[in-house]
Amino acid sequence: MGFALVVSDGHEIHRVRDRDYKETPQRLRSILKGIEGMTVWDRLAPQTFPEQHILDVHDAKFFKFMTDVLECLEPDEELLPSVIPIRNQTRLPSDLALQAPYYSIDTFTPITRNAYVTARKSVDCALTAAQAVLDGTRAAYALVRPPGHHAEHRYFGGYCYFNSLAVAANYLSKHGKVAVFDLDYHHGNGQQQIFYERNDVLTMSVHGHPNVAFPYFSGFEDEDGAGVGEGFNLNVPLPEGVDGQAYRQALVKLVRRAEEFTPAFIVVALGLDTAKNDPAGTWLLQARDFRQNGQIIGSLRLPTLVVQEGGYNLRTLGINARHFFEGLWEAQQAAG
Ligand code: SP5
Ligand code: ZN
Repeated sequence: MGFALVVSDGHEIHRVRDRDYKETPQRLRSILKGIEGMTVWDRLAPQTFPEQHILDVHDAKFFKFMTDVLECLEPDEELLPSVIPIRNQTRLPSDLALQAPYYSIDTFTPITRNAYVTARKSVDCALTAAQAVLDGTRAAYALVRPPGHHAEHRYFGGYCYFNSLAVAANYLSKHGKVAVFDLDYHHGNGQQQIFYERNDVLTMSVHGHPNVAFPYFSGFEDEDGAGVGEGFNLNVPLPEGVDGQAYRQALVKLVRRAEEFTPAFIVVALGLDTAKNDPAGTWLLQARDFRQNGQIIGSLRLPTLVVQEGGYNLRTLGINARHFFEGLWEAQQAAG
Protein backbone atom coordinates (compact mmCIF):
# COMPACT_ATOMS: atom_id res chain seq x y z
CA MET A 1 0.00 0.00 0.00
CA GLY A 2 1.24 3.51 -0.83
CA PHE A 3 0.90 6.85 0.91
CA ALA A 4 -2.47 8.59 0.62
CA LEU A 5 -2.39 12.07 -0.92
CA VAL A 6 -5.26 14.52 -0.45
CA VAL A 7 -4.89 17.91 -2.14
CA SER A 8 -6.95 21.06 -1.49
CA ASP A 9 -9.18 21.73 -4.47
CA GLY A 10 -10.40 25.20 -5.30
CA HIS A 11 -7.75 26.83 -3.08
CA GLU A 12 -6.74 29.24 -5.89
CA ILE A 13 -9.54 31.64 -4.94
CA HIS A 14 -7.64 32.51 -1.76
CA ARG A 15 -4.38 34.41 -1.55
CA VAL A 16 -2.69 36.51 1.10
CA ARG A 17 -0.52 39.34 -0.13
CA ASP A 18 1.99 40.50 2.41
CA ARG A 19 4.92 42.82 2.04
CA ASP A 20 7.75 40.34 2.33
CA TYR A 21 6.24 37.08 1.14
CA LYS A 22 2.91 35.62 0.25
CA GLU A 23 0.66 32.71 1.13
CA THR A 24 -0.35 32.02 -2.48
CA PRO A 25 -1.70 29.22 -4.72
CA GLN A 26 1.76 28.86 -6.33
CA ARG A 27 3.05 27.40 -3.07
CA LEU A 28 0.81 24.37 -3.35
CA ARG A 29 1.52 23.99 -7.05
CA SER A 30 5.28 23.99 -6.39
CA ILE A 31 4.94 21.25 -3.80
CA LEU A 32 2.69 19.15 -6.01
CA LYS A 33 5.13 19.48 -8.87
CA GLY A 34 7.95 18.31 -6.64
CA ILE A 35 6.19 15.21 -5.30
CA GLU A 36 3.92 14.06 -8.12
CA GLY A 37 6.70 12.09 -9.82
CA MET A 38 6.99 9.79 -6.78
CA THR A 39 5.35 6.41 -7.28
CA VAL A 40 4.23 6.07 -3.66
CA TRP A 41 1.04 8.11 -3.87
CA ASP A 42 -2.54 6.90 -3.89
CA ARG A 43 -4.51 10.05 -4.64
CA LEU A 44 -7.73 10.40 -2.62
CA ALA A 45 -10.52 12.88 -3.36
CA PRO A 46 -11.35 15.14 -0.39
CA GLN A 47 -14.55 14.07 1.41
CA THR A 48 -16.90 16.47 3.15
CA PHE A 49 -17.20 16.12 6.94
CA PRO A 50 -19.79 17.59 9.32
CA GLU A 51 -18.93 20.93 10.93
CA GLN A 52 -19.16 19.25 14.33
CA HIS A 53 -15.54 18.12 13.88
CA ILE A 54 -14.50 21.79 13.82
CA LEU A 55 -16.71 22.62 16.81
CA ASP A 56 -14.94 19.84 18.73
CA VAL A 57 -11.80 22.02 18.81
CA HIS A 58 -13.00 25.57 18.03
CA ASP A 59 -15.28 27.92 19.99
CA ALA A 60 -18.88 28.02 18.66
CA LYS A 61 -19.03 31.83 18.53
CA PHE A 62 -15.67 31.96 16.78
CA PHE A 63 -17.02 29.51 14.22
CA LYS A 64 -20.16 31.61 13.80
CA PHE A 65 -18.02 34.70 13.14
CA MET A 66 -16.20 32.79 10.39
CA THR A 67 -19.43 31.60 8.76
CA ASP A 68 -21.15 35.03 9.09
CA VAL A 69 -18.51 36.31 6.71
CA LEU A 70 -20.34 34.51 3.89
CA GLU A 71 -23.45 36.60 4.43
CA CYS A 72 -21.93 39.89 5.52
CA LEU A 73 -19.03 40.43 3.12
CA GLU A 74 -19.03 41.14 -0.59
CA PRO A 75 -17.33 38.44 -2.71
CA ASP A 76 -14.04 40.34 -2.90
CA GLU A 77 -14.27 42.29 0.33
CA GLU A 78 -11.40 41.90 2.77
CA LEU A 79 -11.43 42.60 6.52
CA LEU A 80 -8.08 43.25 8.14
CA PRO A 81 -8.00 43.47 11.95
CA SER A 82 -7.23 47.01 13.12
CA VAL A 83 -8.66 48.11 16.49
CA ILE A 84 -7.41 45.77 19.24
CA PRO A 85 -10.23 45.13 21.75
CA ILE A 86 -8.07 44.24 24.75
CA ARG A 87 -10.13 46.09 27.35
CA ASN A 88 -13.38 44.17 27.55
CA GLN A 89 -12.64 40.67 26.43
CA THR A 90 -16.02 39.18 27.21
CA ARG A 91 -18.06 41.63 25.13
CA LEU A 92 -18.24 40.47 21.52
CA PRO A 93 -18.44 43.55 19.27
CA SER A 94 -21.58 43.50 17.11
CA ASP A 95 -19.84 44.82 13.99
CA LEU A 96 -18.08 42.13 11.95
CA ALA A 97 -15.22 44.54 11.20
CA LEU A 98 -14.56 44.70 14.95
CA GLN A 99 -15.11 40.99 15.46
CA ALA A 100 -12.12 40.37 13.17
CA PRO A 101 -9.57 41.86 15.60
CA TYR A 102 -11.55 40.41 18.52
CA TYR A 103 -10.82 36.91 17.20
CA SER A 104 -7.34 37.53 15.77
CA ILE A 105 -3.78 37.16 17.06
CA ASP A 106 -2.32 39.58 14.48
CA THR A 107 -3.23 42.31 12.00
CA PHE A 108 -2.06 40.76 8.73
CA THR A 109 -4.35 37.75 8.25
CA PRO A 110 -7.28 38.88 6.08
CA ILE A 111 -10.85 37.69 6.58
CA THR A 112 -12.68 37.04 3.31
CA ARG A 113 -15.38 34.73 2.03
CA ASN A 114 -12.77 32.81 0.08
CA ALA A 115 -10.58 32.40 3.16
CA TYR A 116 -13.50 30.76 4.97
CA VAL A 117 -14.43 28.49 2.07
CA THR A 118 -10.86 27.30 1.50
CA ALA A 119 -10.13 26.92 5.23
CA ARG A 120 -13.18 24.63 5.49
CA LYS A 121 -11.78 22.57 2.62
CA SER A 122 -8.39 22.33 4.30
CA VAL A 123 -10.13 20.81 7.31
CA ASP A 124 -11.97 18.35 5.07
CA CYS A 125 -8.68 17.33 3.43
CA ALA A 126 -7.00 16.79 6.80
CA LEU A 127 -9.97 14.68 7.97
CA THR A 128 -9.97 12.69 4.72
CA ALA A 129 -6.27 11.96 5.23
CA ALA A 130 -6.89 11.07 8.90
CA GLN A 131 -9.60 8.64 7.80
CA ALA A 132 -7.11 6.99 5.41
CA VAL A 133 -4.76 6.52 8.37
CA LEU A 134 -7.60 4.97 10.41
CA ASP A 135 -8.33 2.71 7.44
CA GLY A 136 -4.79 1.35 7.59
CA THR A 137 -2.61 3.44 5.30
CA ARG A 138 0.88 3.97 6.79
CA ALA A 139 1.02 7.64 5.95
CA ALA A 140 -1.33 10.20 4.49
CA TYR A 141 -0.48 13.71 3.34
CA ALA A 142 -3.01 16.54 3.38
CA LEU A 143 -1.45 19.02 0.96
CA VAL A 144 -3.52 22.03 1.90
CA ARG A 145 -3.74 25.75 2.02
CA PRO A 146 -4.56 27.86 3.90
CA PRO A 147 -2.43 26.49 6.74
CA GLY A 148 -3.86 25.97 10.24
CA HIS A 149 -1.33 25.55 13.04
CA HIS A 150 -1.54 29.14 14.36
CA ALA A 151 -5.33 28.92 14.83
CA GLU A 152 -6.31 28.45 18.48
CA HIS A 153 -9.64 27.50 20.09
CA ARG A 154 -11.01 30.98 19.47
CA TYR A 155 -8.35 32.83 17.48
CA PHE A 156 -7.23 32.96 13.86
CA GLY A 157 -3.96 34.44 12.58
CA GLY A 158 -0.59 33.73 11.00
CA TYR A 159 -2.43 33.06 7.69
CA CYS A 160 -4.45 30.35 9.52
CA TYR A 161 -8.22 30.19 10.12
CA PHE A 162 -9.19 26.73 11.34
CA ASN A 163 -6.60 24.40 12.84
CA SER A 164 -7.01 21.53 10.39
CA LEU A 165 -4.35 19.39 11.99
CA ALA A 166 -5.88 19.84 15.46
CA VAL A 167 -9.30 18.85 14.11
CA ALA A 168 -7.73 15.76 12.52
CA ALA A 169 -5.62 14.93 15.60
CA ASN A 170 -8.71 15.19 17.78
CA TYR A 171 -10.55 12.85 15.39
CA LEU A 172 -7.68 10.33 15.55
CA SER A 173 -7.53 10.65 19.35
CA LYS A 174 -10.90 8.87 19.62
CA HIS A 175 -9.04 5.75 18.44
CA GLY A 176 -5.73 6.07 20.32
CA LYS A 177 -3.13 8.49 21.68
CA VAL A 178 -1.70 11.05 19.26
CA ALA A 179 1.77 12.64 19.18
CA VAL A 180 1.99 15.89 17.19
CA PHE A 181 5.33 17.01 15.71
CA ASP A 182 5.27 20.62 14.52
CA LEU A 183 8.21 21.07 12.14
CA ASP A 184 7.23 24.52 10.85
CA TYR A 185 9.70 27.38 11.46
CA HIS A 186 7.00 29.07 13.54
CA HIS A 187 5.69 27.76 16.87
CA GLY A 188 2.55 25.63 16.66
CA ASN A 189 0.67 27.77 19.16
CA GLY A 190 -2.72 26.60 17.87
CA GLN A 191 -2.57 22.93 18.75
CA GLN A 192 -0.51 23.69 21.86
CA GLN A 193 -3.35 25.84 23.20
CA ILE A 194 -6.12 23.50 21.99
CA PHE A 195 -4.64 20.40 23.66
CA TYR A 196 -2.86 22.16 26.56
CA GLU A 197 -4.87 20.42 29.28
CA ARG A 198 -5.03 16.97 27.69
CA ASN A 199 -2.79 13.98 28.27
CA ASP A 200 -4.00 11.89 25.31
CA VAL A 201 -2.57 14.28 22.69
CA LEU A 202 1.12 15.12 23.09
CA THR A 203 1.96 18.39 21.33
CA MET A 204 5.58 19.14 20.42
CA SER A 205 7.21 21.87 18.36
CA VAL A 206 10.72 22.89 17.21
CA HIS A 207 10.72 26.51 16.10
CA GLY A 208 12.40 29.89 15.94
CA HIS A 209 12.59 31.31 19.46
CA PRO A 210 9.55 33.51 20.22
CA ASN A 211 11.91 36.31 21.30
CA VAL A 212 12.73 36.72 17.61
CA ALA A 213 10.09 34.80 15.63
CA PHE A 214 6.33 34.93 15.07
CA PRO A 215 4.02 34.37 16.99
CA TYR A 216 6.25 36.00 19.67
CA PHE A 217 3.88 35.30 22.59
CA SER A 218 4.20 31.54 22.83
CA GLY A 219 6.60 28.70 22.15
CA PHE A 220 8.78 29.19 25.22
CA GLU A 221 10.48 26.22 26.83
CA ASP A 222 8.61 26.48 30.14
CA GLU A 223 5.19 25.95 28.52
CA ASP A 224 4.70 22.27 29.28
CA GLY A 225 0.96 21.78 29.66
CA ALA A 226 -1.51 22.25 32.51
CA GLY A 227 -3.74 20.11 34.73
CA VAL A 228 -3.68 16.49 33.56
CA GLY A 229 -1.92 17.85 30.47
CA GLU A 230 1.14 18.91 32.45
CA GLY A 231 4.18 17.33 30.80
CA PHE A 232 2.27 16.74 27.56
CA ASN A 233 3.51 19.79 25.67
CA LEU A 234 7.15 20.10 24.59
CA ASN A 235 8.66 23.21 23.04
CA VAL A 236 12.19 23.38 21.66
CA PRO A 237 12.80 27.03 20.69
CA LEU A 238 16.03 27.52 18.75
CA PRO A 239 18.05 30.60 17.75
CA GLU A 240 18.39 32.00 14.24
CA GLY A 241 20.75 30.33 11.77
CA VAL A 242 20.08 26.70 12.77
CA ASP A 243 21.49 24.11 10.33
CA GLY A 244 20.35 20.57 9.57
CA GLN A 245 22.50 18.96 12.22
CA ALA A 246 21.39 21.23 15.07
CA TYR A 247 17.81 20.74 13.90
CA ARG A 248 18.13 16.96 14.07
CA GLN A 249 19.36 17.15 17.66
CA ALA A 250 16.13 18.90 18.57
CA LEU A 251 13.98 16.56 16.50
CA VAL A 252 15.53 13.51 18.18
CA LYS A 253 14.53 14.99 21.56
CA LEU A 254 10.94 15.07 20.37
CA VAL A 255 11.17 11.51 19.09
CA ARG A 256 12.46 10.32 22.49
CA ARG A 257 9.55 12.02 24.22
CA ALA A 258 7.11 10.48 21.74
CA GLU A 259 8.53 6.99 22.33
CA GLU A 260 8.01 7.41 26.06
CA PHE A 261 4.42 8.52 25.38
CA THR A 262 3.62 5.39 23.27
CA PRO A 263 1.20 7.01 20.80
CA ALA A 264 -0.98 5.09 18.35
CA PHE A 265 -0.71 7.86 15.72
CA ILE A 266 1.77 10.50 14.62
CA VAL A 267 0.62 13.85 13.23
CA VAL A 268 3.22 16.04 11.51
CA ALA A 269 2.75 19.77 10.87
CA LEU A 270 4.99 19.96 7.83
CA GLY A 271 6.25 23.52 7.57
CA LEU A 272 8.92 23.90 4.92
CA ASP A 273 9.92 27.41 6.04
CA THR A 274 12.87 25.91 7.96
CA ALA A 275 14.62 25.73 4.56
CA LYS A 276 17.67 27.73 3.55
CA ASN A 277 16.55 30.92 1.75
CA ASP A 278 12.96 30.72 2.90
CA PRO A 279 11.76 34.33 3.13
CA ALA A 280 9.86 33.63 6.38
CA GLY A 281 12.69 31.95 8.27
CA THR A 282 16.38 32.18 9.14
CA TRP A 283 17.37 28.52 9.15
CA LEU A 284 19.55 26.61 6.73
CA LEU A 285 17.96 23.23 6.05
CA GLN A 286 18.65 21.66 2.66
CA ALA A 287 16.98 18.86 0.73
CA ARG A 288 19.16 16.17 2.34
CA ASP A 289 18.15 17.44 5.79
CA PHE A 290 14.47 17.11 4.95
CA ARG A 291 15.13 13.54 3.88
CA GLN A 292 16.75 12.80 7.23
CA ASN A 293 13.87 14.46 9.07
CA GLY A 294 11.50 12.15 7.22
CA GLN A 295 13.64 9.17 8.17
CA ILE A 296 13.71 10.20 11.83
CA ILE A 297 9.90 10.44 11.99
CA GLY A 298 9.55 7.25 9.93
CA SER A 299 11.75 5.38 12.39
CA LEU A 300 8.86 5.53 14.87
CA ARG A 301 7.08 3.04 12.60
CA LEU A 302 3.66 4.42 13.38
CA PRO A 303 0.68 5.42 11.21
CA THR A 304 1.41 9.01 10.26
CA LEU A 305 -0.73 11.92 9.16
CA VAL A 306 1.18 14.80 7.57
CA VAL A 307 -0.54 18.18 7.19
CA GLN A 308 1.04 20.96 5.14
CA GLU A 309 1.70 24.23 6.98
CA GLY A 310 4.08 27.07 5.97
CA GLY A 311 6.98 27.32 3.51
CA TYR A 312 7.28 30.20 1.05
CA ASN A 313 10.26 29.75 -1.26
CA LEU A 314 8.64 28.62 -4.50
CA ARG A 315 11.97 27.40 -5.88
CA THR A 316 12.70 24.90 -3.08
CA LEU A 317 9.28 23.86 -1.68
CA GLY A 318 8.85 20.94 -4.08
CA ILE A 319 12.29 19.40 -3.78
CA ASN A 320 12.22 19.66 0.03
CA ALA A 321 8.76 18.11 0.32
CA ARG A 322 9.85 15.31 -1.98
CA HIS A 323 12.91 14.58 0.12
CA PHE A 324 10.90 14.54 3.33
CA PHE A 325 8.50 11.92 1.95
CA GLU A 326 11.31 9.85 0.43
CA GLY A 327 12.91 9.71 3.88
CA LEU A 328 9.61 8.85 5.56
CA TRP A 329 8.98 6.10 3.00
CA GLU A 330 12.48 4.63 3.29
CA ALA A 331 12.34 4.44 7.08
CA GLN A 332 8.86 2.93 7.11
CA GLN A 333 9.86 0.33 4.47
CA ALA A 334 13.03 -0.53 6.39
CA ALA A 335 10.83 -1.14 9.40
CA GLY A 336 9.05 -3.84 7.40
C1 SP5 B 1 1.81 29.09 8.63
C2 SP5 B 1 2.91 30.08 8.76
O1 SP5 B 1 4.05 29.80 8.41
N1 SP5 B 1 2.58 31.30 9.22
C3 SP5 B 1 3.62 32.26 9.39
C4 SP5 B 1 3.13 33.61 9.69
C5 SP5 B 1 4.30 34.50 10.00
N2 SP5 B 1 4.26 35.70 9.28
C6 SP5 B 1 5.24 36.63 9.73
C7 SP5 B 1 4.79 38.01 9.82
C8 SP5 B 1 4.66 38.80 8.54
C9 SP5 B 1 4.32 40.21 8.97
N3 SP5 B 1 4.06 41.06 7.89
C10 SP5 B 1 3.52 42.30 8.30
C11 SP5 B 1 3.41 43.25 7.17
C12 SP5 B 1 2.26 44.18 7.34
N4 SP5 B 1 1.60 44.38 6.11
ZN1 ZN C 1 5.65 28.94 9.37
